[in-house]
Amino acid sequence: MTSFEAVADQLDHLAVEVPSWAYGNSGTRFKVFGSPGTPRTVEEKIADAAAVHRFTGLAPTVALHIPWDLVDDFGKLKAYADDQGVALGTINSNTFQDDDYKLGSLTHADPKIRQKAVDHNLACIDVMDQTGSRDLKIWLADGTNYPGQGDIRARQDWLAEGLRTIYDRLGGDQRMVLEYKFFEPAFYHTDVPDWGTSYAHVSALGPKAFVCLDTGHHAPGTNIEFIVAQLLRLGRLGSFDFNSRFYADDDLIVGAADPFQLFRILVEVVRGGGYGEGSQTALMLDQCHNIEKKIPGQIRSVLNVQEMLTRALLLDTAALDAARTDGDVLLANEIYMDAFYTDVRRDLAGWREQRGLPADPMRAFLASGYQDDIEAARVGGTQAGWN
Ligand code: AOS
Ligand code: ZN
Ligand code: ZN
Repeated sequence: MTSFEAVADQLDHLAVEVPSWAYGNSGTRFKVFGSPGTPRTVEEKIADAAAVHRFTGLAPTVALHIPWDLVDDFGKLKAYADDQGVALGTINSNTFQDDDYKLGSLTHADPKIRQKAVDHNLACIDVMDQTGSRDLKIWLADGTNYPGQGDIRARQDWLAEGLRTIYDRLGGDQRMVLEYKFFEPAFYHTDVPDWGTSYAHVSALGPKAFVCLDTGHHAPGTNIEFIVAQLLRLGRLGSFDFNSRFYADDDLIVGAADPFQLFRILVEVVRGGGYGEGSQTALMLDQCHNIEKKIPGQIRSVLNVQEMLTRALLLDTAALDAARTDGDVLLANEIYMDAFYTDVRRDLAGWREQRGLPADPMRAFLASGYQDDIEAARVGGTQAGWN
């Protein structure tokens, strides 16, 4: 098997973007839970994201959601983030919380509502110009609940038109990523339900449009690593929203529900050129911490990605190729499982120490007093929420 030393330097490329909304209060469809220390401002969310990066060295950028993270001066916010040691990352456009969007946004039957949704995305690109963000991420809550409710074909045409206007406004280095989801909040049909629909739209738009794959957005049993392999092969895997799920879009800590699935996905990411220099694939978290504390929840997640990526890099691809060529099914599977079962935690602790990071970022964070400080300091005001 490949040795840890042989892959150690490759680990330096790992960057996992964290979402601003992971630090705000979140909940279930039944209740949003408040918790001490929750940020009251966008700056406080960024400070918490920066803490994740300080202790892990893995999360140099933070994604914003507009309008949740709307501020008067994004140039100032960028400077604040720089001071904290992180950069502003993907801008997520939100067209799912305004009453006007009840029956759709970019796919609404009323052209005025569609225009409003297009304009919101254009405003998000204005934000990107100020924050220096590369990616606009579009996830639509659009869909219908009942057969006959909407013209599903016309809605695709409206979607294509809206996306075209938004795409044409992107600057030279900017990109669009279109996220798909098979259901929820709509229960009969969703306008971007799967990777194929997202791919059809982004490939019609041009080279700056990509698919975003959220690991929680598939039907149970879907072979997600196959989709990863296919999108990388097609050059259109723009980004991941990592999380894990037991049932639907559970938004749990990545690697918590099915570590082996995360391994299989990362093997295909490495295999397909989705990791390392020159890769077009951004790795992001999309999690809503509900019962656990937010910052340790994010720390656990980025460490899980690092650990599973390490195991994926350890895969002995030469031996695997030889076993495949020989048609040795059991040996090929054994080589694959050997990498998955390798415990890399001790090696990673040493790797961190060599880079001036705490060997155990979780324990170091808990001992740092940061959580106590924010719980004491952030009293009064309105806690930021997931919505
Ligand atoms: C929704 O299910 C999607 O995962 C989106 O990425 C969404 O924008 C994000 O979860 C914040 O609500
Ligand atoms: Zn997502
Ligand atoms: Zn989701």
